[in-house]
Amino acid sequence: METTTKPNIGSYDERVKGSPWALAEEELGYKPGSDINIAWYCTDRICNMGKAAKTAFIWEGMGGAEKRYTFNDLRLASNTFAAFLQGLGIKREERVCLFLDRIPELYLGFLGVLKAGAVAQPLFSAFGDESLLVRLENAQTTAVITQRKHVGKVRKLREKLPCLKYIIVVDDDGKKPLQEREVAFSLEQAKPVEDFKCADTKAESPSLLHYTSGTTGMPKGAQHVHYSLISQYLTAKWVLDLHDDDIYWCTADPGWVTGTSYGIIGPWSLGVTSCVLDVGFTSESWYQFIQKRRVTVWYSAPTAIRALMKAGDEAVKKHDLSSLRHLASVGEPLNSEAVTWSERVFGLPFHDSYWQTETGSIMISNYPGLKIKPGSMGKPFPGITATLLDLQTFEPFTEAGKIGLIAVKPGWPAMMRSYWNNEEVYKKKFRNGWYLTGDRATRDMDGYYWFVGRDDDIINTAGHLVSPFEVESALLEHPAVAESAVVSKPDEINMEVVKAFVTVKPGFIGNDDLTLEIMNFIRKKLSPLAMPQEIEYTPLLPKTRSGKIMRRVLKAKEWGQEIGDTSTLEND
Ligand code: 6R9
Repeated sequence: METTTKPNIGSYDERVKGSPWALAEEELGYKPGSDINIAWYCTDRICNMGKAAKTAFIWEGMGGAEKRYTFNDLRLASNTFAAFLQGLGIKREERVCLFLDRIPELYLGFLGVLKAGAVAQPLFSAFGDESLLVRLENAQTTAVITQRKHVGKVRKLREKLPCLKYIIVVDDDGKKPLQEREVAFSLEQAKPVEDFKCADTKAESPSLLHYTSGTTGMPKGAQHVHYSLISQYLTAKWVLDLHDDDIYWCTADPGWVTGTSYGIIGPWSLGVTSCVLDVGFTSESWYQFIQKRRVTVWYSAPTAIRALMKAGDEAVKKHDLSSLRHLASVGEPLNSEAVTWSERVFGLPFHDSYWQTETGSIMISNYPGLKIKPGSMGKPFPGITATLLDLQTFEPFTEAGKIGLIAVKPGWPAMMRSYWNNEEVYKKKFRNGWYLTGDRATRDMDGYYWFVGRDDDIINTAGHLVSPFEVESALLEHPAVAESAVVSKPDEINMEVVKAFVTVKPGFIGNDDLTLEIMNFIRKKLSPLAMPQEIEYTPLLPKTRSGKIMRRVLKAKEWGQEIGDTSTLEND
């Protein structure tokens, strides 16, 4: 477990003095003003560098099923996908949704969409019809790429989505006839397209649309551009420390930004072998995967790490995990216990990294070679100017230990360029020339950042952001629900889970049967993560005099905190 690999970053203190983005452009052979297409960089360029025959992608599914792809296979598959999309008439910048489990077509199709010059919109396959509808409606999505298993959910919405021209089914077996506006496409049966003229996208051409939860209103689509590659390439190189001979495993689903920025773009733009496990989580299946694939670099999330800790040290000892060389984490605060635990059992600490859907790439992080303070998110990535702003005045300050809003100076390559169709909310993300993350932290004397909490009501459950507003809206659609308030509740493994306070309509009784029914209703409509883990029936919800439900009061109770100022409370 002793690591002898020289960190790519070299010295953090030296790197922060340099111009990292210019360096990344140079390494990638990109000249300002010339074409830049993420998918071309992840496939054709790597092949041109003499790595066509290198393994790019190892996929493992149920029962140990395996598929392997070289960089040339990636190039051909993405060409073939892109040619098919163009053949259908999908135009530049049209939104193409990937609504797939973590099957190879998700990864290859993603690259194909980008090569065709369209905008990739990955969505979790666990989404229910309501979650799907609002995102497809908002993005005015033209095509959805999906699989038999999920096509029913999209079909149900077709009439409500006038912009949706095609539903593309990647695993059609011809047994059931496809319906109107549905087409079958099989990568395995299609004739590989050797030469494809990749869309000549430029730095500011739209590439990706990732939906994320807001406090009020429906989810927002963070729109990214092809130039994001510059940040994603360099952060994958310096933070994840990817080297040519690494076997890299990013455990995130591409429905989440981590699964695209660092599950696809980071490793492949560096020509590194990446593997994917499309099997539900158990400590056994994960450890076995690391052992079997000889994983060297592992990028995961605190929820998973806490679940592994719970599974115990014995589970680790049963496997040979000596291939591991570098570990990193993202999505929620990484407790100091998790860092010391991983040092003890793997001989390696997890390196916490902090960023968001909107930032597109890692903002604050721990780096190989830089001292880790367990529990701290680390320091800003070279080229990122981060600060803390006063909670009231929004002015930057430098005092150690004072709580402020994490803010970043705009202008790094991977920053979102807008919220799709929502310029107004986008503008609200900036104050005094700073991008506001919506998170609070403190900084210590050495410039390390320490996460404090979110500055809003958003629930972070197992690393996924859930909007209370979205859950409340869905609850109201249930016939028994008169009113509801949704807050987070502490949870050992998921950090937070969703809890709903509900008042029922006359004629309904809040009992266990109703609870189960409502839980199922939300799971199907939104997703398993958005489903309340607990429903508490109450005759009255705390409200302000203007009638706004005070989630703050309910949340404080759940967390055993002081309730704070309740002077605006109507019914206390
Ligand atoms: C990549 C990603 C972003 C929000 C972010 C913050 C929380 C992410 C964290 C962290 C503490 C970390 N978050 N990393 N909190 N420590 N290392 O997570 O994107 O899904 O948009 O979530 O997640 O609250 O603002 P996204």
